[in-house]
Amino acid sequence: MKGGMARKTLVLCCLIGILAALSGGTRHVAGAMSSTNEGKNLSSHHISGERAVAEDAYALQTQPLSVTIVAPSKEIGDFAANRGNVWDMADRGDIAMVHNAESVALIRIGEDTILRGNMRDGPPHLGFVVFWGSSRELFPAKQYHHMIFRLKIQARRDCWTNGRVGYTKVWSGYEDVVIRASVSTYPYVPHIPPMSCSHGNFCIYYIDLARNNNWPGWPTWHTARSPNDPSTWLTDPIRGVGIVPHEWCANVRANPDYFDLDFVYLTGDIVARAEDGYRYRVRYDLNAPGAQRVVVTIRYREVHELRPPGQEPLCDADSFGYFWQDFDPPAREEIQLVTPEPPEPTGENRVFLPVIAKAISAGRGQWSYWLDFSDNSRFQDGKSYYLCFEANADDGARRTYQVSSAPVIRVPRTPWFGPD
Ligand SMILES: [Ca+2]
Ligand SMILES: [Ca+2]
Repeated sequence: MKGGMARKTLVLCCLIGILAALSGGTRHVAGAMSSTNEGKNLSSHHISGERAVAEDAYALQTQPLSVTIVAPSKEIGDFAANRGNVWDMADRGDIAMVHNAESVALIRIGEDTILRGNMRDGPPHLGFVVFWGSSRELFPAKQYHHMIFRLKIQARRDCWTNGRVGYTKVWSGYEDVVIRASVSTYPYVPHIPPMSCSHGNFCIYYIDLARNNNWPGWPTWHTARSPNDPSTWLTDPIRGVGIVPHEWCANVRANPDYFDLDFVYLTGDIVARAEDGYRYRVRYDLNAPGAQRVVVTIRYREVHELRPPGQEPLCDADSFGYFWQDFDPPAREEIQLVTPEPPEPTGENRVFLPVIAKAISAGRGQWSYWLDFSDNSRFQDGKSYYLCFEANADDGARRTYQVSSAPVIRVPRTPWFGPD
């Protein structure tokens, strides 16, 4: 079997050489012409059959390349974006319910739209802004667990206030029923480290809801006794999701004047986190029929708010050089697709066959590259970075471009959690 295979590939190699000689050839084929066993085992019967194979192989090299970006992608991207309406506070459809608010309004600031809310004075001290709720559907919490939002709290400088993230296990037309069925995180304190977000400034909040240990010593969820308990985000039936933007200022017994909320994302693994050194591992598949070598270059483009799939920035041969930024150093990888097939003993000729690289299993991506978003002069917390891939086979003879259907979002350390 193995010997037969070797013979077959050897014959194929020689025929590619002959074919190349007839047609002018390429460098790929020229490499295969160094065989010293030309003519061996050839019969007319073999020639017609093997020529068809050789022509197929040659035809592969004119087929288009393609890149499939596995991560970041819409498959693991943002929940609201994937349903077609990002929670960017651009329309009232972003809000499902507001509890205990004196007023809420959508306000335009420059290019952007925010939700400005003024909560009622306590007690009960808590206001809840819910973005999604359903009595029929369960929230796909396993898939979407990175909570990211951009929020400003307008309050006295000495105001000591907290926020929370919450979900509800019941959805109803009666607000009180929803609130009674809600589970919140422990309160987080924005204005002390690691967030150090003073009142009156916009800050990025980030919490991984699937973990109960976002900060040492305190579990993420109020219902847990210790950070070692599993996160109930992953096990409870979730019928509504929201945030408590702030509580009232416990120390001065006053309410913050108002809060401004810019956007809320609930995503899968598309985040470059501070705790990981702001590194993100992109994963992709490459289909490069007949190519020996493919050079993949990844560039980025920053946008303020992420977009629904299909509305990504344009990524093509024209825009690649103008609208997309190189990483520093450039994110570029040379992929050698040539493999000796089958593995040969030393002394024999290497035989190059067309290689089509495909994913080993769905969702994993055969190829990967670590992108570095740690440079604070280039990258900012809360910004969305779309990626444009250029794959370039055989020294530019074939090229393809592909944009990621979801961005990488840079996120800071999780907020400090404290006792209730
Ligand atoms: Ca929206
Ligand atoms: Ca916004």
